[in-house]
Amino acid sequence: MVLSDKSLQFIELESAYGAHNYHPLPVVLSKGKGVYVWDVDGKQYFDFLSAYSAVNQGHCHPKIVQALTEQAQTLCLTSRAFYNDCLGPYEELAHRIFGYDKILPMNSGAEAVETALKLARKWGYQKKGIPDNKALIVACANNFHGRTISIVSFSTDPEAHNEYGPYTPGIETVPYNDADALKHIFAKKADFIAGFLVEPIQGEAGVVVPDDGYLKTCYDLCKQNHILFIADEVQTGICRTGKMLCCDHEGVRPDMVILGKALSGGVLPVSAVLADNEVMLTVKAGQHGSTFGGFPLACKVSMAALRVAEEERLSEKAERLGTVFRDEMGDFSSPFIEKIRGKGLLNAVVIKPQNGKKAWDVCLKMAENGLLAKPTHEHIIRFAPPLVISEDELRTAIGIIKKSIRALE
Ligand code: IF1
Repeated sequence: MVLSDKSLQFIELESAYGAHNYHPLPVVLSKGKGVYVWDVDGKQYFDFLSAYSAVNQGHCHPKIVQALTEQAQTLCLTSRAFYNDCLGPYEELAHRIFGYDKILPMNSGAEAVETALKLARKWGYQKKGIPDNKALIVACANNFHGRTISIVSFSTDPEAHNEYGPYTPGIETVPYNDADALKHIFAKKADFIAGFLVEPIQGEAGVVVPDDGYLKTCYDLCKQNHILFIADEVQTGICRTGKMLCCDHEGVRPDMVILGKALSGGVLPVSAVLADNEVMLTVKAGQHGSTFGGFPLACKVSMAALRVAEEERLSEKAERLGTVFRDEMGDFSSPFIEKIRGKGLLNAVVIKPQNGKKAWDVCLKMAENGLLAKPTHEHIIRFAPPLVISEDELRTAIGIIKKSIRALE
């Protein structure tokens, strides 16, 4: 990929003055609208990453941007030292949409995961009677829940975990998509286990969709053992998999739901934990918080983002167009394609390297042809466009994916 001087200039600035904690595709973006982004040279691309499913409503959605700009000129931040006229209406909307008694607003997804872990432990001591300081949380191998020290303490990915010790104790992992493993650890330690934390689909692991019924079986095991079922829907939530929440596919109502990313339509960092009073009220005034958590700007942006998701029926779109994507790609035979998997518009293609070319090269070729996606774990390309994509746009984009793979054969 030949880079313009303009692109190189921005890349060099990041290299000189920014931490090297990412390895981006060599594309320098400067504009986004709907399903499209443009680089500094004006080249247009389909965005098939959607900032890891944060931009479900499309880049710079006019209704979300309007909410942002209006509130930004009115009242941005009050802190929770005082009430304001945005938080309550936001909390009521979340209650109506998701059906939980309460919401605890935070900022990043990792913060919301940490908040859920704290709530689970509080509930474990106050409601389950777990001996103090002995609460356990069970998570899944190959998880991704964020980058804090407590969260990477239970990551099984060496890249995310190594050299960050000493690690936070009290969180154990079981294999994903293996309800028997969960049953086994519950049989041994249920009296000390406060919660089971699970991604309904493991995004970072490569869009790993568990067997039908896995979530429901785990939920039932949690109920039988008085253990909280905690769903991390940061990436799978807000219509991405064809339902408002991925757990909806199995009729599972988690005891806690963790949201982030598209909760704000990708405009501001907005995250949250949803729970009923029995869990939520274990945390009393002054026992948890955040300067920006639930701030007026975030409330208005998130209300607009949720309304767009409902008004534009993004779940139904994701469900219908996800089938189109998997059918079209499933009919495309190439030595590069090992497997297609996903749900709704969260999909992945497992690439089998050919003649020295691998997933990264496919992504470079797709970028050349006007579509952005990025590999995860070397051989898996995640395809997750904004849910506002039309069927025609999707079919055009699929044509680019096929053309790019053919060009490397
Ligand atoms: C990075 C991954 C995706 C998440 C789930 C919590 C969080 C995430 C299921 C934390 C965040 C982001 C983080 C970003 C890249 C991206 C990612 F590759 F890292 F794993 F999407 F798969 N739960 N995922 O997916 O939310 O604190 O980031 O707001 O760290 O590189 P956050």
